[in-house]
Amino acid sequence: MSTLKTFLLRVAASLLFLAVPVLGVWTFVTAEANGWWFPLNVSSYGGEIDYLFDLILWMVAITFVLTEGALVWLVWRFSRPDSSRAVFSHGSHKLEMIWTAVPALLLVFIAFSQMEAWSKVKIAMPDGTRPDEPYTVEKPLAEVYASQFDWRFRYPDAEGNFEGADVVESAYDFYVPVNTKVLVRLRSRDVLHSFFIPQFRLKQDAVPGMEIPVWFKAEETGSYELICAELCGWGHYKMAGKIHVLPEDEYEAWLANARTALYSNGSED
Ligand SMILES: [Cu+2]
Repeated sequence: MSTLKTFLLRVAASLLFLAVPVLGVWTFVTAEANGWWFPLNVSSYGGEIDYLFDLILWMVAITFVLTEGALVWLVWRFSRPDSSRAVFSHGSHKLEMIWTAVPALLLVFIAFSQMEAWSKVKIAMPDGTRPDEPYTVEKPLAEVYASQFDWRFRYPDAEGNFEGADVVESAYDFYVPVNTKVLVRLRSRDVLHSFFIPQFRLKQDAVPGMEIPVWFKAEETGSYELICAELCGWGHYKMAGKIHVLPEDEYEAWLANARTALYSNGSED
């Protein structure tokens, strides 16, 4: 092959491999401007979750650029016509130690970095108690039932009881007050589901036979999507609801209205 042809082939091969990290990084750099990034966070702990996401993303990004850079350099360097023959190797103990130890250390670093956020979101309840202890101060606002393929929300009566005739039930639409720590009991009626509200950065599996406490504090009013994030059957795709974050007084009015409606025969007004 002519020297020029070989040279052009080497350039083409190296550029092809270079395109992968360039396109990869470009996608992330421009993601926010293109609307490909996260939906707006409206929950009190969402910022901490996003911080952890960014931390891990940076770790992955640096590793990605370094390894892709090495790959491009190797493609370029060893495609030279005068390159010596490849050496067959049975492995390097030292290298294996390094590529085992470095990811292990990074994982330990991630584990320690997420401890506080995890304990805040998943272990401690809003009143400081733990889910495996009976929570005394905070009463659950509602019970959330996931089932194939819908979401149901049950609000207790005025005394806080979930049994009896005065329990308000709502399907698909979940009403909660703004700027309030809301505690719910999550249950599944059949198979595994997952209670996922992207704008709250909240995702929790609903496990059959378990009652799982979940809490959040929405800081902005509005309607947000609630979706099932666990493939739960043929109708999984349509297992979506809405969470409506209302000002405190509007929430109270909605609940009072729903309670009155329980006893309405539809003939009034
Ligand atoms: Cu589901």
